[in-house]
Amino acid sequence: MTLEVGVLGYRFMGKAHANAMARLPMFFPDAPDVERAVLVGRDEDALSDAADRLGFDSIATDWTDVVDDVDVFYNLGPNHVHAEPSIGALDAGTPVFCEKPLAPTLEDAEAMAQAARDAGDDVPAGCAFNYRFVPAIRYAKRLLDDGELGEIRHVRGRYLQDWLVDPEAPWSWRNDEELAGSGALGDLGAHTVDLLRFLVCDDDLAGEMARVSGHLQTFVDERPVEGEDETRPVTVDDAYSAQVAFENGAMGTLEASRYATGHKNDHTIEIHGSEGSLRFSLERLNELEVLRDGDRGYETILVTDADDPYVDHWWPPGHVLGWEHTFVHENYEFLSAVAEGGEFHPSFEDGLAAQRILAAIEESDERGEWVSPA
Ligand code: SOE
Repeated sequence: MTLEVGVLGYRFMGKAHANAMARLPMFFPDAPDVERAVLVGRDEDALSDAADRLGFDSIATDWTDVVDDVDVFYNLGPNHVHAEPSIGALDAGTPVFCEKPLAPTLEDAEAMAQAARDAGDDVPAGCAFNYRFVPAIRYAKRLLDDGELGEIRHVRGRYLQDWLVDPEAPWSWRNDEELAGSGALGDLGAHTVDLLRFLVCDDDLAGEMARVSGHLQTFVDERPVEGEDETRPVTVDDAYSAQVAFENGAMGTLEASRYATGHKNDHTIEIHGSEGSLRFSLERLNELEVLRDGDRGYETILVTDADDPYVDHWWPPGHVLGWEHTFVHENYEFLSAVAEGGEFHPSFEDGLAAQRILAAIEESDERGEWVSPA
């Protein structure tokens, strides 16, 4: 059986997922056959060019012509186009894989999750939180689930970038509340919240994030529009931080910024339990630092052995993986779930759960007090 895939969006994420689909038959021979059938966008010339480069059979400028005809629909457009086409596809019974954050607003995320529920369990709806598919993160999850860290006390997650440090860096949709929903909070914080939910909330190690106290900040209020003699307002946060109280008594701190000078894509997770601690950094994604005995300090585990998650599909031990491999892994899992009618996580329900935390962080900043997610 060959799955015909329709993909909306052909820039950063379009390229990442098209690359992943192209790698599947080479490295994951048990993955379903996939045809990159149709690429969807608005600008016909740019679309044709991208379709040639990314290996698509055809193009379409209207998603409504596509969602019914394909076996799977990928929504990789900017946040403000996540809801309508995804809901349209699910209403047509077509499985959807949508980029993160699930939506710009909690309201949209709720409507998307409802559409996924209505479509039923055999129509997977996935939210593309790719960092769940880093082998070292899967390894960490195994340690946590085996109880090797004991009771979870502290959880720390920060995601630092610096592409907006320059006040002349051009305005983009990512700086606009209508188009993006929020700034560093939704773009980067969504990843951190999802990863921590996966690691310590999902199997009830720390319980859900029960209360949050958030702080959002915008450092530069307007930015130049590229190629034009005008500026546009920045209507989202450039950075956020939050304290989190988990149901089971653990404490958390979260942070993200696009103004962390010198940090390009620095996503770091730290977890301390009664029996041990672990540290992960996306900048060293083949490693996991684990401390099992308080007196001995951290040991660095290279997560590149054949029996480590996903590694046997790639290269011999020590031949490291990178960021793009996380997309191959999530595409493998999602498309396999579609072919087999199985369950896929992170789902739209997971995307909604993350969105509830993000909305609570924003609300807490506005109200100046702790907020419990809806
Ligand atoms: C840009 O800030 C960005 O590309 C995010 O949108 C991604 O989700 C993240 O993985 C890297 O940074």
